[in-house]
Amino acid sequence: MTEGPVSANGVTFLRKPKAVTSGDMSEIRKTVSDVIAAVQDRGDAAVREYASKFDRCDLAEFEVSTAERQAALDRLDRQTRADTEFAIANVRTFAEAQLATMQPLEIEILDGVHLGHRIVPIERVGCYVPGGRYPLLSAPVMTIVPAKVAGVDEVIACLPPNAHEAMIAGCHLSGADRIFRIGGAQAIAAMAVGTETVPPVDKIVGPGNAFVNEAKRQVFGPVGIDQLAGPSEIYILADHTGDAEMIATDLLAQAEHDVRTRVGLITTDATLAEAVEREVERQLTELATAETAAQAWEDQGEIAVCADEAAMIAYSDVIAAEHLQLHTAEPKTLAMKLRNYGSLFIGEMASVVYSDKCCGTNHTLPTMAAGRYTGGLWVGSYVKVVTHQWIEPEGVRRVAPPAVRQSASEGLDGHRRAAQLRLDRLQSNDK
Ligand code: HSO
Ligand code: ZN
Repeated sequence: MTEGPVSANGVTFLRKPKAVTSGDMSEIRKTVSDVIAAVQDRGDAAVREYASKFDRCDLAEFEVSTAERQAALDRLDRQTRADTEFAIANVRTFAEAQLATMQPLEIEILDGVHLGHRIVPIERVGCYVPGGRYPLLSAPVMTIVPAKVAGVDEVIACLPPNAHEAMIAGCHLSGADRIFRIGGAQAIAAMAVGTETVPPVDKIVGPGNAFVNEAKRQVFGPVGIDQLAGPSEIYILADHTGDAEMIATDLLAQAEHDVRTRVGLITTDATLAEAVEREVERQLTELATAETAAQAWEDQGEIAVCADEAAMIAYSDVIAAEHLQLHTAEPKTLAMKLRNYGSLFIGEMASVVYSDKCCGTNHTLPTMAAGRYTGGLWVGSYVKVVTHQWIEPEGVRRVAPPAVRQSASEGLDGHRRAAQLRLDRLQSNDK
């Protein structure tokens, strides 16, 4: 055991992640801005060229036809289809329940001054469905199903032309209105600006590689985006009741995603910390995906031993992990004390993999400490809360005088006149 320094906040590191440098992004930025400009100028022709250059794919038609959807569905084995439908049903039911909590509002804030809001779905949304090294069938479910529940008029999906055919079936079962075989930055560009075949959308959601992320960053403004998704993360908070085998298994389950996956244990029990370290090494000898997982563990694995629960909570809130599992004697009590995370897994029966796949919470979650300021994708990501007001004469008499004074003192004569005009009209009506 290599003892790290005990920092002032009571955390000792048995294992620390290597510092990650974002690397030289300038080349990616330049490639992506060229792609966006080309798609903006030349539409489908540019998309076609990039598909040939980046994906080595020459497609006559980008859009997946009804017959192709059916063929993809027919080739999906029965059990996979049933499991996908199980996931869809749970994601849908949870999204419907969440949407039901979003209610319109009307209040009379002052006599005659009425304020309110409505929940209005976004008109058209584009869901990017990554190809990646594993065909993650739950990926289209997580972006498309809540959009449909929210009442989005048209949900389009883009996926790389070489994506597994099952992914087309996944988009179809999830309810995508239109599906296009377009991947990478050119897909984001096409959805943002529109081409002859791809309609421009109002918001783009879904994870992707560095090019996809950069493209989302660059198109943001004229279109909305959900967030910039980084590699998966899992942290587990545990006390002496933690089960080393279970903890190691759950850490490695996410470590297999990518060599950059961040995985960590934060514990108040030094004996458990050492047991988990041994158990991870042991399981790596039998895991089929050990090559990636071992590298992730080597580079990004973390074990922090905390002096007490308060130190564990404080450190966890700094990390703000995408997924946070609680393996302690009183996980529900601990849950209420935590602030920063993407999604919380309360008690050791709640493994991240159930949410990754099918239990109904969304697996598109904030990474890289974005959990400090946002939650994950949800039905609320597909609606706008828009306000309105209506004002009776009595209300004008309350709000106009301060508005007139505020405008005048700011030198905004036009504002002052508009504020005053209603008062004048009321006064002349009174005569
Ligand atoms: N853990 C991933 C999602 C996923 N994993 C889907 C497996 N399937 C997102 O952080
Ligand atoms: Zn996962």
